[in-house]
Amino acid sequence: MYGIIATWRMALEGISKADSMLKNNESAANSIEEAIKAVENFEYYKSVGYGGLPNEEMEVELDAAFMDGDTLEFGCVGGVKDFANPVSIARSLMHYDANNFLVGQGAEKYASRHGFERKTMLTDRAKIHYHNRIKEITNTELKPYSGHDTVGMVCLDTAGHMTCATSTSGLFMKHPGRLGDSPVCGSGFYVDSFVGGASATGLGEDVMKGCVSYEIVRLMKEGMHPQQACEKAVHDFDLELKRRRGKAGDMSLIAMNNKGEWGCATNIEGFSFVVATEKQAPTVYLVNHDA
Ligand code: SD4
Repeated sequence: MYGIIATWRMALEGISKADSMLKNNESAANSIEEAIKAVENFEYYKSVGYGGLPNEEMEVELDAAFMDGDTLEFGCVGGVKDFANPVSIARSLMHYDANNFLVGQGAEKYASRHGFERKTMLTDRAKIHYHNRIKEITNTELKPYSGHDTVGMVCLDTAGHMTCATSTSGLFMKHPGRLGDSPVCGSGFYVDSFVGGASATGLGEDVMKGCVSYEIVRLMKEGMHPQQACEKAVHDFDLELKRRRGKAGDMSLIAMNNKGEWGCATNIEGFSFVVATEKQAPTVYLVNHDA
């Protein structure tokens, strides 16, 4: 059995690529990296990689992560500027015993030293989004943060290995240096090949409060189906947030177990995700809060 699941419709092309690779017994690590890179490289997906959404100083700061479900090793980068594929930098950081999570200039120095491709990630289109948003902010009450998505994926290969990876420009108009959940192990992603994996998109500040990806894997470990685990983790934590602060969270989670069964839960309207398995060609789903 093989399978791959990803947040948002933007992952479709990448998932289709990974699907062909997995079908040919390629590893979960190589397949997921290619799938995420496809999203990072596509200019018009405006919250990941090239063409990503800028921060309040009109700089594109990118976060990414990679985790191996066999060894539980992870590599992460945060606030990286002007490198083409943050997910590949994250993957390469995975195999060290320490220094697995690098941010800002430290991450950029590491990436230069290891020959990762440099690229100006701020596009003309992103500059237009930035200037439009500045106008909207001055004209209305609109929150500068709205409009942000992360690509997060969980992958199972035919040999039973599992991986998980994320990539994002984080919140639009974030403060320089702000990190969300996407590069944080247990919050934006988690995978254990003996169980399964999960990944999040939404407001990182909410997701991190509940370490929601880890919680889903924990529930699957207790025997829950990925769908049940996603619903329980998202809805219970959402209730918890409402109880404590009177306001719902913003989070959407996807999960897959090591049998290729999958699930998703969201507390927003209009969350799309993509799934491909040995039994199912790449398919886009759209779900709402109550689904
Ligand atoms: C973050 N979770 O940086 C990311 C952004 C995101 O849908 O996924 N938005 O907080």
